[in-house]
Amino acid sequence: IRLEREVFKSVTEEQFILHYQPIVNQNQNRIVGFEALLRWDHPEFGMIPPNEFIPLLESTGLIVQVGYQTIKKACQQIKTWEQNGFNDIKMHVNLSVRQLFSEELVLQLENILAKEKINPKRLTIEITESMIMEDSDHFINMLDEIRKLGIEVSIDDFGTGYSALSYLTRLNVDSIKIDQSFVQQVGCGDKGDAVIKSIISLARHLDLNVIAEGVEEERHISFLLENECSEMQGFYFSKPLTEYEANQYLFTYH
Ligand code: G
Ligand code: G
Ligand code: NA
Repeated sequence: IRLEREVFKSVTEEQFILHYQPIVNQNQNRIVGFEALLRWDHPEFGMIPPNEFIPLLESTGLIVQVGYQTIKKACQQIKTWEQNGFNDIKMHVNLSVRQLFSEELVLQLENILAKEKINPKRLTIEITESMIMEDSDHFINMLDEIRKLGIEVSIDDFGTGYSALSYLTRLNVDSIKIDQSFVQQVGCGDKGDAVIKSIISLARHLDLNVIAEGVEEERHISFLLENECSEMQGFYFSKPLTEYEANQYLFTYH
């Protein structure tokens, strides 16, 4: 209840910051990008995780404004990295349903790209499978508009949306992210292994890039490499990092 009152203030005072989790290509031994993860840096309560405040931002409609600030910050970071010579680093930004259904989103994106003058290919929008079920026609149009700007689109938490795979024939996206629940089942049984192999193969047949999430152990990596999935993200490589730590990570591993 306290948080509800605080959340309005937090937007005007820009108390939101971004952490960045590395995404690596384990085959080529390099960093391909980062996923931007929103944090509420509250002056009194400290760092509040997204699961606690994103629903609040959604129900109050503030997510549209915070989303704009988030994308802008992410693009400014891309530009800073570019200026430091890291000009092949991608940035993934999460979008929520309410943003996808906001009239302003495409304009916001256009505006940010024009202002920051970054290569739109550097930016990837992550959406979850469950959003697609809300209103697929609107959704398909929206994603096409976004992709026309040159921005890439990725399906997050792939395999957990209980949705029919038929949407894959109508939706134009660039990549999928295998949900961490599948990765964590690797080696725990033939069925789990078969499912993740099938997801990788499905992506390949659809000509989509695949990123495995939640990679924590050596055995996850060897399984993924054997099955030709080389892009990975997870605690094995790094937890989400502050801006400072992400810079250190880049200078160390790039
Ligand atoms: O890092 P982690 O606990 O922080 O993230 C929890 C969830 O919050 C993830 O499922 C992630 O997709 C979501 N999330 C993180 N940042 C953002 C954001 O900027 N916008 C939206 N809509 N969701 C986000
Ligand atoms: O839903 P999304 O994929 O955006 O969620 C990212 C969330 O997953 C964040 O909360 C992040 O902190 C968490 N995360 C990232 N890597 C790992 C991992 O290797 N293991 C676990 N359990 N969680 C992870
Ligand atoms: Na995500």
